[in-house]
Amino acid sequence: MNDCIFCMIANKDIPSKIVYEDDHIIVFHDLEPQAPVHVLVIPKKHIGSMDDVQPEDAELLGYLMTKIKDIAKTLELENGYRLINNCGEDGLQTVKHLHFHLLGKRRLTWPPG
Ligand code: DGP
Repeated sequence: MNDCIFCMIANKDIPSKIVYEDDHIIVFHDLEPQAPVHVLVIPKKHIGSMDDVQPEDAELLGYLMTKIKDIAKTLELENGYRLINNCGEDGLQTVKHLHFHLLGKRRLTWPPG
């Protein structure tokens, strides 16, 4: 998508601090970190939100989930972490490209606000 900021990051049209990348996903530091470690894990394919996920995305998103533990290990989140998806207006999704927040390196609170 031409006007999608995360597609631009995936295409290297705008800079980001990339932690991990392969043919299917890219992981980069969040611009507004909410924890000492706060990265965004996104599929390179443009999918607007969890609400837009289609059956044909199952393999891609299954693959993404299998990579989380490896990314957490790279980021030394040995004491645990949180994986979050914000979807839609009530979910406070601001960027309309599916992404998962991976946060760690502090004791997180529950429930979230
Ligand atoms: P969400 O509310 O779940 O849609 O979170 C979007 C996140 O994306 C938010 O924590 C800030 C981050 N963000 C927005 N624009 C940029 C950007 O241009 N670069 C980076 N690295 N992060 C961004």
